[in-house]
Amino acid sequence: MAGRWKNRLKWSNVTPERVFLNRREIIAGAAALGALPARAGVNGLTSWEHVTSYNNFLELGNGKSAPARNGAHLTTDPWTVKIDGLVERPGDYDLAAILKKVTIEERIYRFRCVETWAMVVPWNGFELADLLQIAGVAPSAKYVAFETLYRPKEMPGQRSRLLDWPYREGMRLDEALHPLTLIATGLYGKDLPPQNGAPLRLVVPWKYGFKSIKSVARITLTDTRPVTTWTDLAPDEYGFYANVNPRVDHPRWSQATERPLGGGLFDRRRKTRMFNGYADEVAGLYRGMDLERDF
Ligand SMILES: Nc1nc2c(c(=O)[nH]1)N[C@H]1C(S)=C(S)[C@@H](COP(=O)(O)O)O[C@H]1N2
Ligand SMILES: [Mo]
Repeated sequence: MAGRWKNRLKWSNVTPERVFLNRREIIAGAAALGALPARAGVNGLTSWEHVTSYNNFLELGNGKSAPARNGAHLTTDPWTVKIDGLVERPGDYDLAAILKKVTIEERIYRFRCVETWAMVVPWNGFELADLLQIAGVAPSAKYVAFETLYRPKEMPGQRSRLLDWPYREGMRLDEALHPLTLIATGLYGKDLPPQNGAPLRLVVPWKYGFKSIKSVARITLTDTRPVTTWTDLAPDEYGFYANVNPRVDHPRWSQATERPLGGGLFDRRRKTRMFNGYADEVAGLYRGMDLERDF
């Protein structure tokens, strides 16, 4: 699968390869990002600082700054991911072993939270399809379900009944196999910090951020639509598909515009883009569907 998708938002081609060597240099490189292709519709990367200090990760606390404060106690190494359900080789997969079988690449993606804040992130990771291939998807599988680690001793948010833990997400199998669907292990060339979902998290750039489940501990292939945390909690507010769509408002706020994280001159609202700007790549997945009903 890797390599089928062409990264349109590249900064490695405007920045020498050696900037990947350490974070200080990477951030210096990112500052020169006025050079991103205009057709990508992106002004530049959101800073490391913003991406890692303004987070949603309820297991690590409520509020944007809590996850960065509370992440220090999460043990991310060793880490296993249980892959079960309709797969040919179910089991507990050691992350270190998975990483030997996949190719880590960089993907610069727009990311849009249902709350309307938005950012542009240089993720490092591999296609979810590559991981599913390791486990072997059975022909009867139609959906992929995900669960976050449940470890209340290390994740203070899980000590309260904020949500029905563990956090759960899911997608149709064809969405999961789409080459844009990423398992991220890093950002800005560094390992994912706990607050961003260490050591591995889903990134589905054309869907609202709540679909991009963090700190994944279990992946289950199913033939029926899985229960997912937010849709289960408030189905009128958070649809199963959760495709970014400027024409389908949240019942309590408009989705027509979004707020880029980063402050300063560029911190103005701008128009939300259909499928978060990825319509050319993903609209075909939803052909014939009524996206106002199946939001
Ligand atoms: N396990 C888990 N995953 C999660 C969440 C969470 O609370 N718990 N929040 C989601 C939401 S609402 C968003 S917008 C993104 C935020 O990702 P970021 O903090 O890396 O920007 O993570 C998503 N994944
Ligand atoms: Mo979100």
